[in-house]
Amino acid sequence: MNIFVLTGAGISAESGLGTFRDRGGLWSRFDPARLATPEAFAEDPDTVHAFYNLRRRGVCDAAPNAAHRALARLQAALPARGGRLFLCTQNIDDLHERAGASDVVHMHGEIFRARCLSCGASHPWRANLGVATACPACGRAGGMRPDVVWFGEVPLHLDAIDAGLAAADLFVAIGTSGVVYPAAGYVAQARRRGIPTHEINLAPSDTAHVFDTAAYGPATETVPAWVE
Ligand code: BV8
Repeated sequence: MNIFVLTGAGISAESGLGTFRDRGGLWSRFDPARLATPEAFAEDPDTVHAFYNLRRRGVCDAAPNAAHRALARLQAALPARGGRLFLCTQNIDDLHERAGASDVVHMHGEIFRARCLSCGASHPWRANLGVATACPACGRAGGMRPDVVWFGEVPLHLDAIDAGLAAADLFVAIGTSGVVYPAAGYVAQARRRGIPTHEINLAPSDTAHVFDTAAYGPATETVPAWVE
């Protein structure tokens, strides 16, 4: 069985990383229009870099939780049964990888990568890369930006995601509010293909009505229960 899993900020919530739209979430304290758009970066790069440096420190202090580990176990177990787990995440943290998952598709980019403003090359993030640092690829010191997808920018790996959805026998969304597109549209795409769809979340998402089945509760309980 090929399973397509889409994760969102909710799977990392119990690792201590804030979600975006829950009470007290990131976007209730920071205005995404002021921090997660190309225009915001062009206007005030230092503030945007400071926002991501703050979140980078949070990710370093966080640890994967039982939900991340359960998905890594499932990914390791499926090939022996002739199947595959396509793990697509909206998250920019590395907790799936630190739990043992591989080939994680970060459609909104990764907080530990930087992108050259001159040539677009992506590099592992190092401290103070945000300032006018020479790009290892093109050598120009035009500066770097976080290698993440902001609002209005095209998400990454869309072809691979479409192929993963086309090959899936089951679609599962975990810890996402179903607000941000194109990710929020994947469940409808799965339904149009006639495959079963399952939502695992703390509470019904904005797209809950599209799913065939659901399990609600903290991901550290609901995801291991679903995997086992
Ligand atoms: C694009 C990256 C074109 C950086 C982020 C009007 C209508 C429809 C769409 C649009 C519109 N106007 C504009 C758009 C497009 C826009 C969009 O969707 N806007 C929304 C807000 C309306 N989208 C874009 O701009 C995207 N680009 O469309 O390009 C295109 C498209 C396709 C092909 C060609 C061209 C780019 C979007 C990416 C933006 N970048 N972040 C960063 O992280 O700083 S968005 C941000 O939201 C994060 O990536 C986050 O992951 C993502 C989604 O949020 P969630 O992960 O779902 O998190 P949230 O807090 O919302 O929900 C958490 C859930 O977890 C909750 O449901 C909660 O109940 C649950 N939970 C909490 N605790 C737990 C839990 N569940 C289980 N256990 C728990 N313990």
